[in-house]
Amino acid sequence: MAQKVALITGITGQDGSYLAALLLSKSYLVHGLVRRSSSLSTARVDPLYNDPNLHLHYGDVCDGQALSRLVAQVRPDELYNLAAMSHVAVSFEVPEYAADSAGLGCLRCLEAVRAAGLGASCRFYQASSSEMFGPSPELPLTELSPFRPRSPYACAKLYAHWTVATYRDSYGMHATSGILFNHESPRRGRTFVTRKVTAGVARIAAGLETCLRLGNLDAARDWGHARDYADGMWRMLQRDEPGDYVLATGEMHTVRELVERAFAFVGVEIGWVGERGSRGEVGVDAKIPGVVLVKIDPAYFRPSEVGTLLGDASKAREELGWEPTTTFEALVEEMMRSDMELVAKGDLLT
Ligand code: NDP
Ligand code: GDR
Repeated sequence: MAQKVALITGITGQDGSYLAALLLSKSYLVHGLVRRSSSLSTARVDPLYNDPNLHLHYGDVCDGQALSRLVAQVRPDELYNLAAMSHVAVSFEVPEYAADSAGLGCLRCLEAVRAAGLGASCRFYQASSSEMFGPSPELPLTELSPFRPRSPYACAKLYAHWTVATYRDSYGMHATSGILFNHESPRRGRTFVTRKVTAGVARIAAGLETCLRLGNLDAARDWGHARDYADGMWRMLQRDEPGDYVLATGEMHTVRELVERAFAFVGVEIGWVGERGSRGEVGVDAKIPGVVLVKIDPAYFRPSEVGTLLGDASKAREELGWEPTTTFEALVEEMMRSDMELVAKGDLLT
C-alpha cells in the first residue's frame, strides 16, 4: 500500500506535536506548516526532527498563495488544519487577526485543496471548538446543540465550522470538523489556565514565585488530555463519511478545583478566604495562614465569559470507538510532575 501523506498546519502547537507523533508512528509521511518567527518555535516537534518522514515548511494560513503552492507540492491524502491564534482572551485584543487565522485560514486551506485538484481525494480535518457553543442553558453539549459564540475567536471558529459544512455539501469533499472541548498536557502553552496553574504552583513550591494571579475561578471546563484528542482527530478522517464530532470527557471541573488539586500535589492545602472570584471582585482569595497564594486579578477577566462547558462525546464513542483515557486528576498530576521536573532542571526560571 502506498505511504499516506499528511499535511498539518499548526504542527508546532500542542495538538500538532501529538498528532505528528501519532501519524509518524503509523508510517505516514508528515508535512508540517511552520509560521516564521524571530525565535525558534519548533521545540514541541524537536524530538521528531530526525525522523526521515517529517518535513517542515515555512508558511502561514494567512498567506493563501504560499498555502496553495504547498498543498499542490505535497499533495496530501489528509490535511489537518490546526493553525489558529488559539487564545480566547487574546482574540479580544487582536480580533481581526483572530478572524483571519482561525476563520479565513480554514477557507484558504479548503480552496488550496480544490485548486490542487484534490477535492475528491484529500480528507480534511478542521479544529473546531467548544467555545462556539458559548453560554448554554442545556448541558452537556452535542453536535446538535445551538451555537452562541461569545468572543472574536469563537466567531472565527464558527465561520470556519460552517465553511467546512458548506464545502462538504457543495463539493462533496470529505471535510470533517472535530468540535473539541478543552484538552491539555505538559505541552500546553503557559498562558492557558491549566498550565499557568501547574507551572505557577511548581514555581511557588520551589520558591521562585510567591503568588498566582488568576481571573474567573468559578469558570468550569471539560478538560481532557491532548494525546487522546489527537487520536480522535485521526479516527475522524478514517471514517468513510465526513461529519461533525464532539470530543469531550463528559466531566466538568472549576478553575478553583484545578488550583486546589495542583497545590495539594505539592502538599499545600489552601483555605479560601475573601472574595470568590466573580467579575470585578479583586482581592485575596486563597491562603495558608499568613501566606497569600492566589490573588484575583481583573486583568484576567474577559469582556464576555463562557462560564461552563461540558460535552457529550457519545457519537464519537459509537462511530469512532474513541474513548478519553485520562482523568482530570491524572491530567493535573502529569502536568504537575512535568513542571516540577522542569523547575528542577532550571527550565522554568521565568
Ligand atoms: P496552540 O496555540 O498550541 O497551537 C496553535 C498552532 O497554530 C501553533 O503551531 C501556531 O504556531 C500555529 N499558528 C498560529 N497562527 C498561525 C498562522 N497564521 N499560520 C500558521 N500557523 C499558525 O493550539 P492547540 O494546539 O492547543 O490547538 C490546535 C487547534 O485546535 C487550534 O486551532 C485551536 O484553536 C483548536 N482547539 C484547541 C483546543 C484545546 O483545548 N487545545 C480545543 C478546541 C479547539 P506558533 O507555534 O508559531 O505559535
Ligand atoms: P479557553 O482556555 O478560553 O477555554 O480556551 P483557557 O485555559 O484560556 O481558559 C479556561 C477558563 O479559565 C478561566 N481563567 C483563566 N484563563 C486564563 N487563560 N488565564 C487566567 O489567569 C484565568 N483565570 C481564570 C477563563 O476565563 C476560562 O473560563 C481553550 C483554548 O485552547 C481554545 O483554543 C479552545 O478552543 C478552547 O479551550 C476549547
